[in-house]
Amino acid sequence: MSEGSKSTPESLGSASDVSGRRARLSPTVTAALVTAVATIVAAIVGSLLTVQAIQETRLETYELTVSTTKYPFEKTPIEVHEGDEVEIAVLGAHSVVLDCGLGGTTVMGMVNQMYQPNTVLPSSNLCSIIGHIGPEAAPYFPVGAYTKFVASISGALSLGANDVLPGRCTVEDCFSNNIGAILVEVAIRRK
Ligand SMILES: [Ca+2]
Repeated sequence: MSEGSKSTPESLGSASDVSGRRARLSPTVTAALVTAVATIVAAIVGSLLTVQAIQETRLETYELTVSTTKYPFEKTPIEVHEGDEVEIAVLGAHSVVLDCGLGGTTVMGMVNQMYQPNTVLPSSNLCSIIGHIGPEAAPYFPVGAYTKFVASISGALSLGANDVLPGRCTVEDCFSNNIGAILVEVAIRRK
């Protein structure tokens, strides 16, 4: 017991010396550790923020066919929200013939026949592909073969041909003489 009680203070003294040596090294070691930990924490926080930012933008993609023979335009099943980034690309229109009275054309329309006052969107090429979001009275926008924009309105996306409006057409229905449906891909990015 007495030997044990002697050895205890010695071992405590020894431990104290060791911790004393550690204490003398600590300013440099501590500074290095703090820097390393801070760097690691910053990296982890940065990674988490990046992951969060990626997760906050949701991407939806659709592939669908769109009629060129209907007015009002057929609604797609795509519900756009105001602020969404909308990307529309025509993937296929090989069998499509858009007839606006000046010969057949395709999704880009008759480039030299803009500002036709009797079409759905007079500022866009005659017989080109155009679209609108929400009610029929909402503003139309040009699409052609490709477009990308941020939606300023919420609602269903509709697409169709910039043909001559009913009632201003010399035939019964200017839309019904178009041929074929276009294949489009729509990407919606929502935050
Ligand atoms: Ca037509």
